[in-house]
Amino acid sequence: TANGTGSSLFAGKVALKTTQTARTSFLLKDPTRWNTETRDARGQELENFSRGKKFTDGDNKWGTGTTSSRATAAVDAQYGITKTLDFYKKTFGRKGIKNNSAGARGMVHFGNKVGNAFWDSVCGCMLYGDGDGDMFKKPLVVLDVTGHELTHGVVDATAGLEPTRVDRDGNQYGEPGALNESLADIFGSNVEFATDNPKNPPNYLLGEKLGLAQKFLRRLDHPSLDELEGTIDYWSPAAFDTEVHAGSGVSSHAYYLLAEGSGRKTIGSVTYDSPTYDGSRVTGIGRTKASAIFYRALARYMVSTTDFHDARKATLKAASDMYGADSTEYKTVNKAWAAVNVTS
Ligand code: ASN
Ligand code: ZN
Repeated sequence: TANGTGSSLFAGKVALKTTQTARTSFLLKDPTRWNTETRDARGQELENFSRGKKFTDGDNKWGTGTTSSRATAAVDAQYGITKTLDFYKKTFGRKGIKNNSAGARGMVHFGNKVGNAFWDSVCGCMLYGDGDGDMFKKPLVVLDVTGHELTHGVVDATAGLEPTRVDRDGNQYGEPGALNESLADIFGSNVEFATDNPKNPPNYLLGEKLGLAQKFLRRLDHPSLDELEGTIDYWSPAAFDTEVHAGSGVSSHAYYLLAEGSGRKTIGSVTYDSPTYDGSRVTGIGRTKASAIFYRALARYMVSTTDFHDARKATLKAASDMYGADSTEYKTVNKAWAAVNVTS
């Protein structure tokens, strides 16, 4: 194990644990985190990790802080992946994405002008595009995106939530898939809160560092402020067949209300104003308890077909296990779901 440093695109200067292979040769592979490694897909749509090109360096100082160096995006990716693994381990005792003490793997410079990032469950890899040069100008290697995508890996390894329908363009629909997107946003936001980095202040916004005109991709406090995907605030029968990112707002909003409560609130540099369906007021129980309840519900009670009403029951069971059915925590879970129009 060697102590390297990286000059990232989005997170400033960061510490990286690397592997020393010779006196002046280092590999971007972290032996302290189950050999989590990032490689270069070299512009191909490679999904075979072993065919990616390894990143090596002579002085263990990686990247330049700009896209002029191919290693810079890899610094952000490796940093984000290791911070996400640290979050799951410290917070929930989870040993890697599959909880089997295997490292996660990153592939940067994936494809040509790809404005997206993906978790590939076959490869067990994170695939990062460099941006489409249009809506997404930069590589999609920001911390909350990594937390989002790796959480899809955790969901695959636990509940296995599946969309109910996929159209011919690959768009996914339905509540279980929307719940999957929501959990990815919830824990993606939690990864930021767990990572102490002044260049990446934590918040309930997703993708706020991607340079989008609306200043975020999605947000948990008031999902419908997202005009790009038309994310919804409340459940209605139409949620049954919404596109999964749009539908994610229902449970993301319930989670925010559970953690922080309704109404206006400034946390760090962001002011939130979270509405409720029925005009009710909700007092939050804090992010630590709210995320523990959602994690336990995911790991123990959700299955591939869990919809929003089932998710309510799963989180109520988790809250009852942890705090008791008479607790404020349990009652607040109930109120938070009612406030997004999910009752019984
Ligand atoms: N970034 C998208 C998502 O995680 C990519 C995908 O997997 N559909 O929702
Ligand atoms: Zn997603």
